[in-house]
Amino acid sequence: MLNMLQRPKRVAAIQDLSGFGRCSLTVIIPILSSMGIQVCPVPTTILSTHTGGLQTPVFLDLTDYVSQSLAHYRQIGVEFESVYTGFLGSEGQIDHCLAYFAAYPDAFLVVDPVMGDEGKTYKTYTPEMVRRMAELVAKADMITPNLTESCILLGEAYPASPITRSQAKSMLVRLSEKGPKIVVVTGVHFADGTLANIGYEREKNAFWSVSCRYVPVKYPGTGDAYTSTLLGALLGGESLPAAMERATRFLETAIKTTYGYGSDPRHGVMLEMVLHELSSQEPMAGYQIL
Ligand code: PXL
Repeated sequence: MLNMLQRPKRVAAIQDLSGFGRCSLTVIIPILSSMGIQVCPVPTTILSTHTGGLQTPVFLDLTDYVSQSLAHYRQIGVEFESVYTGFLGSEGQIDHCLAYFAAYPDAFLVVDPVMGDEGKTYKTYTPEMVRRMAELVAKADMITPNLTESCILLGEAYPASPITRSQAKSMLVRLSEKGPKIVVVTGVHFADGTLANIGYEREKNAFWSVSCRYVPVKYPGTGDAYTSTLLGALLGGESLPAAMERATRFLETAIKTTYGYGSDPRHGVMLEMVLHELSSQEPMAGYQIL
């Protein structure tokens, strides 16, 4: 009782701040805060928009700020229960993320290895950055790549057709062999026609699957929204399959609500309309065993 944490759990989110387009910190802060988690943003870059098709954003690099913020937090003794990284703008930023990880070895280290989507690597990710991202992945407790990023990390071609359950399990295990004890891969199309987010816990040798409805539009920032909801649920003490289900259901609501309005997909999901759903913590038990 005496060593109870007498404050909300705290996450250092080493991520960019993109003013328009609903991704990274503008998604991560409201989601985790709604789930009762304190977010301490460590902005890596300030951009006017994300890099997904809204012409060339104004770009302010804050790489040096990342290490300086770490030095300050160490000086004043700030503790974090989790350190969470996502989209990164330079190799220097990866070095500083590694320094944060080394400074907080007991924290739950989460790497969303944002590098690409739909079989393509984002233009801003050089081969050297892809290689350095693997170093970050090796230190993580949990990674949340999409299928494209999983293939990049494994050095494999993006599958031309849907995959089987045994291929999916093998992918999860091989990603976990790179370091992280929890692997969650989003957006997996199965040969039986289902779309699912799948997960693996190495210590339990447990495989999970949560199916999701297909909506024929891609919105930026949905990976950030998924990983932050997943992280919020895990820090709240939920099991991995329940946390995956919570994140999947929330994203489904956000995507379908937005799709109904027919808004420009580049503007992201209408988070403001659905955020309140995260404050209710109904038990989740609709996941499946993969
Ligand atoms: O959602 C990932 C992301 C984060 N930040 C920036 C991005 C993207 C994806 O394109 O461009 C700046």
